[in-house]
Amino acid sequence: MSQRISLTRYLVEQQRVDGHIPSQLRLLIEVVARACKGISQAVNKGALGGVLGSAGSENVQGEMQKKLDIIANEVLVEANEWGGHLAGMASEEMDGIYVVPNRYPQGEYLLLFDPLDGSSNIDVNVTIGTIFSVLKKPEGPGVSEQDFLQPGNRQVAAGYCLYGPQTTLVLTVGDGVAMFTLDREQGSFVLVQEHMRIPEDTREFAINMSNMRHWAAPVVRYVQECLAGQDGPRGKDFNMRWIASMVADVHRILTRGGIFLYPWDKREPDKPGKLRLMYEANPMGWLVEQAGGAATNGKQRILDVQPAKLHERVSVILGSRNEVERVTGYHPTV
Ligand code: P6P
Repeated sequence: MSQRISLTRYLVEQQRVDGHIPSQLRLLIEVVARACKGISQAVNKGALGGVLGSAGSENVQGEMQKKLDIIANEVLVEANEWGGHLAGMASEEMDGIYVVPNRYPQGEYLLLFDPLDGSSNIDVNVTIGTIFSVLKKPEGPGVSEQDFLQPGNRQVAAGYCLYGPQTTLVLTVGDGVAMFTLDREQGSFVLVQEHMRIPEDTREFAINMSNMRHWAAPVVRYVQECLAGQDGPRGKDFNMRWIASMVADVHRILTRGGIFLYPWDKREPDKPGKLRLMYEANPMGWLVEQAGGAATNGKQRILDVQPAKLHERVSVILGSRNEVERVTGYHPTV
C-alpha cells in the first residue's frame, strides 16, 4: 500500500515545498478540518444524540433551523475564534459577522461557512455537509461586514466536508482539488485523491424538476433538450440526479462529472436564486474551476460576481465545462 499522506502532511508540503500557503492559512484549514470531525461525530449520533429535528428558530434566510445547524455553527465558531488566524467569521446561521473577541489575538483571514448544508436531509439520514470559504482581510484596523464583500476570485482556500457513508474533506488552496477520507481509527484525514478532474462532457444533470414551470426560457430549453435524449437535438440520452444537498450533488460532479443547476425562477423574481453566493456558490465554484469545470450564474462567472450583501443569493450553473457553457450560451448576453 502506498504511503498514507495525512491532511497535515499535505498542507505542510503545500506550505513548505510549493509555497502555496502561509503557515497561518495552514493552521486555519487544520482547525476547520478538526471542527468538521466534531460535526461528523454529532451527525453520526443522530437520534441517539438527541440532535435531530427542529431547533424551533429561524435563520436570517427565514428558514427553520435544525438542531444540528446550530450545533455545527457553534462547533465551527468555538474551534476557530481563539487560534489567532482569524479576524472574523460569517455563517448562513448568523445574521451578521462574528468578530473575534478582543480576548483572543486577531488574525488576517476571514472564514465564511454554511455549517450544515442540506439540512432538509438531516432527519432522513441523507448525506449533508459543511461548506467553507477563506478570504484575506483587507488591510486596516478592525473588521467590518464590508471586508467580507469580496468576489469569489479572491478566495485563498475553499472546501467542504461531506457527512455520508464516509466523512470526506475536499479542498483547494489554488493548486487543484484534493480529497481526504477520515480514518476514524487514527482520527485523521488521509489523502485519497489529488488533482481531481471533472470530465468536460456529461450525460447527467441535477436540477429540482418540480420547479420547471417557474424557470426562465434558457433553462427550460436546456432541460427539455436533455429529456429529448438521443432522438432530440443532443443526440444522446441523459440521466438525472437531485439529492437536495448541494454539497452531495457537487461531490458527485467532482467525482464523475455532471451539471448542477439551481436557476432563478419567477416565484420570487427579485431573488437571483436560492443558493448563497458567499458560502455556497463561491467555494463550490472555485473547487469546480480548479477541477477543470465551470461555474456561472447564467450570465457571468460566479467568481467574478461582486457581492453587495453578506447573505446575497445567486443563480448557479456549475459542473462539466462544455455543458455549463452551453446553458450559459442559451442566456441572452447582457
Ligand atoms: P430544494 C439545501 O437546503 C440547499 O440549500 C442546497 O444544499 C440544495 O441544493 C438546495 O437547497 C435544495 O433546494 O428547493 O430542491 O429543496
